Parts: sequence; structure tokens; C-alpha cells
Amino acid sequence: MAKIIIFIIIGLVIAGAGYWYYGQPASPEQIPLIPTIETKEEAPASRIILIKNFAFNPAKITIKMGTEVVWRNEDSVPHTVTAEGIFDSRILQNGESFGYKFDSPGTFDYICAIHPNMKAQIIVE
Ligand SMILES: [Cu+2]
Repeated sequence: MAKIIIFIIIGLVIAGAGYWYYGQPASPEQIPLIPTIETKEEAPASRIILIKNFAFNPAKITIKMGTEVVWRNEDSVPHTVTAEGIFDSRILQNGESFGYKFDSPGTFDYICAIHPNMKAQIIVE
């Protein structure tokens, strides 16, 4: 009986020592001082809209102010990206692109001037 108690005590001592050795919280000088400066730099935002099958795809997007939208004509026929008085790509042949950076909020409707039934919209927040 006494032996069992001694074993238990030895066990507790070993367990306690283990806790003391491994379970100690790190002292302040062991905690690495990582600067917590937040970097708010975001990659320059840009969105691509494909012109395909006589449609802008996607036809309606919502973007943040400062985003550049790039349209690329993937049709074999020429198209334009035209918001009268705001931006105009002129004629884009197959494979050509046009980019416009939206620096102010608002809703921008645009069309293809060659095929005015091609309508699309960009909402800038
Ligand atoms: Cu067109």
C-alpha cells in the first residue's frame, strides 16, 4: 500500500515538473515583438469585361472607386465601349482592349455605338 502511495507521489512530482517546464507561459522577453503596423496597400484593382457574342460580359458590375475596368473585344466584329460624355473607346477590333479608371461614384450606363442594343452598366461605390 505504501509503495502505491509513493508511486503516486512520484508520478505527481514528475507531472508537476513537466508542467512547470513546458507549461510555463512565455516570459515577456520571449514573445517576439512583431510590429503590428497594418499595411493597407491593396493591389491596384482592375476588372475585365469581355465583349463577346454582341454582349458585354458581365453586363452589370459594381466596383469600388479607383478601379480600372478593361474591356476586351473577343468578337470577330468591331465594337465600342461608349458612355456619351464620359468615356469612349472608339472602335475596338477583335483582340483590342480599352481601359477606363472610375474615379468618382455613380451609375454609368454605356453601349456599343455600332450596336446600340448592346447595353451595360457599371456602378461605382
Ligand atoms: Cu458592337
